[in-house]
Amino acid sequence: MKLALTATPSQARFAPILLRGQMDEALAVAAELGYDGIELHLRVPDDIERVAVNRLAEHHGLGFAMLGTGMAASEDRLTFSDTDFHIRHQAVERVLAHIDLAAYLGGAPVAIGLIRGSVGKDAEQCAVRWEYVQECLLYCCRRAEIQGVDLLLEPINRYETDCGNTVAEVLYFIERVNSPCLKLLADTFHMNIEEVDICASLRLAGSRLGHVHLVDSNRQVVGHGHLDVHAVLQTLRDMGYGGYLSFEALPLPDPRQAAEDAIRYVRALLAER
Ligand code: LER
Ligand code: MN
Repeated sequence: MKLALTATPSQARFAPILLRGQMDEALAVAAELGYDGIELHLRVPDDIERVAVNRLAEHHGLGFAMLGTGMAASEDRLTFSDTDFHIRHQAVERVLAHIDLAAYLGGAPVAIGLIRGSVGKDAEQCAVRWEYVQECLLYCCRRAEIQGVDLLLEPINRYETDCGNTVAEVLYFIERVNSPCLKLLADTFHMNIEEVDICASLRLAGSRLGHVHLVDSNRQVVGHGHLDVHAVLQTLRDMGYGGYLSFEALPLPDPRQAAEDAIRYVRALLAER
């Protein structure tokens, strides 16, 4: 399994991301600490200078683990479930632009998390808004299939969305959309809130599991809370998961320390037999 540091050059009010600021500094820190890749969270694709960033990552021997799109929702209020067609259209256009960037960066997967938005409690409205989400997603899947990029649907806890909280719900939706590029992103912070048994849910995702946000119960880096990280890693190993584990976590006690603690803790557990 490969390890990724999370980073953003974009201005965001709140985001559980370890490094903020210049991309050259983030890439240098990731390489220095021995990470395999970097997970990029961008408000808009042009928040990075793609040619320079791609070259620098290559220079450091780092891969792009994933592109996060949640800032389109949190900063710009663009979501797939909005009742306004123009907003949904802009949300799709934003994701399509991220897919094109991901293809340029060597085929990193693109996350579909908070950009789904929420569907509300009214039964009729709720069904309509799920249809909107599905329609937007289908557009994005067609572009992703052409570009050779995977899309990652992330179950997110009930305090942030009502549009797919559990692994089972999101797997059901993945089956309905039925695109070979659609995978599941398992985030252990959300799973700790929503799942009955985190390891059983990972096994349920099986070969549909495309990416992991390995985060502790308090959203700090693993080793700082009460998640059974050993059991999670053992389950992933048993499943033959060979993808990235990304530390999408709060930068506590400070970004550098969190980045160091996370990689040391997980590398030690992975070295155990
Ligand atoms: C995105 O990956 C995520 O986990 C959201 O909860 C961000 O707030
Ligand atoms: Mn996440």
